[in-house]
Amino acid sequence: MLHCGKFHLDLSRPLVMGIVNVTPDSFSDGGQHLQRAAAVAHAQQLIAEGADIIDIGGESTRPGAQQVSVQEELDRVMPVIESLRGSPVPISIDTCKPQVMLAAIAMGVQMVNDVDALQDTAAMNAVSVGNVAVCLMHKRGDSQTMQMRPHYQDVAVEVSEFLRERIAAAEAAGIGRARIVVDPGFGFGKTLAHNLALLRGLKKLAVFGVPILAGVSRKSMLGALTGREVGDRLAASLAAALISVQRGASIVRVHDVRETVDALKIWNAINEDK
Ligand code: 9MG
Repeated sequence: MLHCGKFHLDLSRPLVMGIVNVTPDSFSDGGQHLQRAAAVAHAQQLIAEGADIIDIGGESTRPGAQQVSVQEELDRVMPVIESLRGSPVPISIDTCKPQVMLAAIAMGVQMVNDVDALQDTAAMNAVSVGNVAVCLMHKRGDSQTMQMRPHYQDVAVEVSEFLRERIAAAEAAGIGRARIVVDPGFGFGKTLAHNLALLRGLKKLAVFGVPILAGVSRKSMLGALTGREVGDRLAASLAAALISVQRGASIVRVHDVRETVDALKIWNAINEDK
């Protein structure tokens, strides 16, 4: 079970986290009000399609993306979170900023997705007192530097050591294991070879006894392998999601919820009959 605020998520089958980006480039209309309405409608559509968790983000984490101020991020995400209060599935806030975490938790989100793995003490405190779940993700560098020739002696060992240390830090701050999810951070300061090594060895992260989240949907590693543009990576994303689940992921973070839910229905049918 993953304890997400008032929700206790059953992990006996893989869960789908649907991505809702509230960034100017994610909804073409531009204006604040329309952007909010489009983001809320998108979240509701993903819930109808079978998403188990909705992850809302107001700052792009893509390599090279510009950082936004706390106020700008709050202006983007808070109206959307407010509109989704009472959602039948947990709402996750995708942010590294403690101020955004605190505001989102006060508004009722049940999970924090922090690509900085709560390395900021204020972020750690916000999650600790908030009784919400947290995703601790590995990344090397920041959005400006992370793809500048990342180097590891052994990527699987180094990612694993980092996550072990972050779990220990979270537990020391009062965040119980039932609230923790770990994520190797595909594409965050990793080459294609690093990403493939991590996916091959994903099962090794299961030693921590906390659920593994994998985010590979539409990522450039899939573009590198298929030669497809970002809008044309559905088949590759589904294959990667299934492989992640087969190698131990309990949660997949995806754009294409409907198709991923269908693909996992086949996986579930085979695995329930063992
Ligand atoms: C915000 N974000 C983008 N990619 C991600 C991934 O792979 N994992 C998590 N947890 N968050 C991500």
